[in-house]
Amino acid sequence: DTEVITLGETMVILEATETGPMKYTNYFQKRHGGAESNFAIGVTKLGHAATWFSKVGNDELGEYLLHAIRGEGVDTSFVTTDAAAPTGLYFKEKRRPNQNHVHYYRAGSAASKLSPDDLPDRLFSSGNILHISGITPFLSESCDETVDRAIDGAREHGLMVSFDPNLRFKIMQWYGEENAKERIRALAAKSDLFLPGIDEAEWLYGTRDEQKIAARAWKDGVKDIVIKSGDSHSYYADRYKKEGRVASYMVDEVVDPIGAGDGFAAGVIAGLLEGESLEEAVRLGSAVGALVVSSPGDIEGLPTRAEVEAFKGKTTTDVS
Ligand code: KDG
Repeated sequence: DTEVITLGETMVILEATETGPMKYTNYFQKRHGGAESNFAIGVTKLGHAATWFSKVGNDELGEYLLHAIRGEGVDTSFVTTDAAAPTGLYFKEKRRPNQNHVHYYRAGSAASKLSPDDLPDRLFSSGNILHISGITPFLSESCDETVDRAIDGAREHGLMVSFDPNLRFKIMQWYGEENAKERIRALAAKSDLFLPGIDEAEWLYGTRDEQKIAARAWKDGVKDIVIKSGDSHSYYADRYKKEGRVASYMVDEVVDPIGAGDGFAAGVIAGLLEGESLEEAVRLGSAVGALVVSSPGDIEGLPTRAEVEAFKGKTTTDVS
């Protein structure tokens, strides 16, 4: 039986294997990435059962995504196919060493056609947690509605909801900034666990003061909140007003930070599934995130349980 359910768009990544502007780039490596499938793979590698729901094109790239994600052990059996729209793509340009730029080719993609009626009746018949991201509402109006329907379905089945805003300003323009802010805050208030980065929290709540952010979030109806300041620490504050900080793990080299937040979320959720305290779950998330930034690709650095335990054992952090 599945423990974690997530839904969202995954794209084929074409990652430049040489440095420079994309118009001069001749070679790309094929990978795959999507905040939610990255998360599902992270959870699976840590030893838990995850289901990813989405829509792919009826094309070779859609098949590639299914093979790859299923190959990581994620349940993809609910994923549907759109006969008329293609699988989305994104390019990772290495404009300068260690400086990646993302270019989306996803408008009108199969996943953007997801609608509430696509949600399978049995999607929530098992599972403990629904994980959603703030990417999906901005893919299209029907995706936006799908997110609400999924949260309602999860609630009806007694699942907990976790929400990572994953703000992607490139795809949010059609929504309007104030509406987008309101939407994300409303989704946060509907979830049990909210996982913004500090920049995202500042955009949403107008301050970088973690305690003020937590106070404003609670006023909205947010329950537990974890605010990530990747290179230094994570702050957590739960619904009982227990708060604290967990220092980040140091890494020798940041190879590719994309996907770190998804790994962080996977670690936190795995920890919570195992009955850990929020603090211990955040520590696991933080270790997973650190391992992701040390490898290329969105998912390639996601550790197994043994790898993350070895990393945590070798690396010490101070809790302030
Ligand atoms: O979280 C990493 C994601 O940015 C990446 O995998 C692609 O989902 C993606 C997006 O919409 O940017």
